[in-house]
Amino acid sequence: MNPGIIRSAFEELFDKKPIVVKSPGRINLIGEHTDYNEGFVLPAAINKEIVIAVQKNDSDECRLFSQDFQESLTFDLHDFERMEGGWGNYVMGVVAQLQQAGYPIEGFDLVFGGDVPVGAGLSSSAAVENGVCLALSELFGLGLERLDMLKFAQKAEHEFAGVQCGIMDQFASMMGKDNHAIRLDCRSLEYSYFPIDLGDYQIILCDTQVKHSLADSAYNDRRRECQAGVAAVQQTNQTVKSLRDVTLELLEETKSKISEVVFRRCKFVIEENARLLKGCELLEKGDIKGFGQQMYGSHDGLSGLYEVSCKELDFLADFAKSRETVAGARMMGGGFGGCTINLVEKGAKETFEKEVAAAYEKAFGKSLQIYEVEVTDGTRVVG
Ligand code: GAF
Repeated sequence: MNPGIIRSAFEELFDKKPIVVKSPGRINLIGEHTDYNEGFVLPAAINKEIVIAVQKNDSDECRLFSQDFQESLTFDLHDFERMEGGWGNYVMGVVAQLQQAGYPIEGFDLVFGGDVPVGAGLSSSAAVENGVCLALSELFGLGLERLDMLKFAQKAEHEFAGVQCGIMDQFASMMGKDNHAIRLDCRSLEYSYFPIDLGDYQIILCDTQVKHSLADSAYNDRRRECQAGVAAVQQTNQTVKSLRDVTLELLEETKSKISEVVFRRCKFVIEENARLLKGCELLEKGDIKGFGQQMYGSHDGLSGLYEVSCKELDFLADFAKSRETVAGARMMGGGFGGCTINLVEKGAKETFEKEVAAAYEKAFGKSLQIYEVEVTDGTRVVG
């Protein structure tokens, strides 16, 4: 995303020079719905980014403009509350967090826009929240640490967007590194950069262009179901703090105390953590096909046990599986729409893209968006 477009829009609208920040969306290679269960994830920041231009305005007002929606919004720093939906929540949510933490925020003007598709499971909201946080830290000289900023961004999502998300999206967007995935332990927040070396394969995202409306509430339900599983295990085993500590054996022993649904949710999370650990070993050995099998396993679990897939995503995962030239594929992110991530042989990518788009159009009567993404650095000041 070229920051010049947002910078020019800002200068035209407010007639002054802004500070400009870029903030990326993310992919996740494997480890889905594990973050809020204190498990592991393997995400990476990508070159689909939000650009934010910001400057002080010597008032108590914040004047915002979304370049993509061509909408403006003004709020008073001393009198604002979350709205029923809408992009303003991502900015107000961050301002509220900074104010609660005691940081002196004054009035500012802000323009933002980008090429992270909304609702595609690429974390456009985390990109905006992180970007706003860094932009305000720069503007008001707050000197915030990256870890603090991404935690403020996550809380903004909880309290203003109303999604009880884990830490993965904000972490990946803020801490991303060129050509590396981040292997993150969501319990300790210890992480290491993992070179993305896919040999003959490349990452291709297939965007279903659907986002089912129950996505946010179903996400919060999954969190509660996992917590119910942990609470049941804790009745006999107090050392257990989260699903991270639960083995399949322990879960089996608890089966009579939980519903069948809770059992399936917990089983998925335990297995998904194991798939991630195994997947990292395979990637380290350069075994891309082996890693791809873990991805297919992840998709099956997300669809069957965790029930966060949908017919469009299942169709795309099945299509990928039917192609020799695809090492692995799975739905990515929270689910109920959005993208699949596919590891496709470089030499076969044109054929794959053509065939999958045609098959999708035939099956659902709508077009598929395909993105070839590169792995980039995290949220940063660009001018
Ligand atoms: C969404 C959430 F925001 C993440 O925290 C994570 O739980 C993901 O769904 C599923 O892995 O993107």
